[in-house]
Amino acid sequence: MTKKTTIYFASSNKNKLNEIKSILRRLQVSSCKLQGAPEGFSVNENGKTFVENAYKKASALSKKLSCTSFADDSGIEIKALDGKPGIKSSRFFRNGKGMYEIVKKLRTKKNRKCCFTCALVVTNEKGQIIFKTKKSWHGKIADKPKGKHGFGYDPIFIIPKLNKTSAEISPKLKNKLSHRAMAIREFAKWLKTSGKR
Ligand code: ITT
Repeated sequence: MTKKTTIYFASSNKNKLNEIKSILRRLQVSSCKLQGAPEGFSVNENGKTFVENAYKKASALSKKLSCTSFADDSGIEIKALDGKPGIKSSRFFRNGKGMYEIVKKLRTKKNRKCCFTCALVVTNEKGQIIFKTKKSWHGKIADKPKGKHGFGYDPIFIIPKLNKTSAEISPKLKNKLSHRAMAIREFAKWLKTSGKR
């Protein structure tokens, strides 16, 4: 029996970890074990970009546990709001209030374009970057929140081809289409070729 490589996920967001586990299962990356960060792990996300923040989270956990870690920093960028809330998406969300604020602000705007972006960084036990990727999923802001699946801004993110929000589609379909799915596919390719799998 081969020993599974453990890779730690530097996040306190359980929804993300569940999405990532299910995407990796579908991609048949089964011999690497994903472990959540220890209770209370937190990092000051004061970077200027998604990649910088993902690096801060992954490297802090790598150094703390002397292990390979990865982190995702993600958010929604809205064209009519000059890319906001962007890297501040988590702070801006405030239990859904932020989502209603966005819908209200966009009432008078013609341009409803937006994208979810996910940066993923893997660091070695010294906290050095050994892999990184960044992917975006393009869509439009809905006129009101719709759907019960997913988390965060999913109820206001319209997938143009389906004319449904990412909260109206099944988690299985979201995990094929999303920014996180795209980034994890790259991560899986890297795992398969780096010997970590
Ligand atoms: P960690 O930093 O601990 O990983 P977090 O939730 O604070 O957890 P981020 O800093 O990356 O994570 O913030 C991402 C926020 O962007 C997240 O809280 C959601 O509000 C939003 N978001 C990211 N991916 C999303 C998705 O797939 N669906 C809906 N909202 C998403």
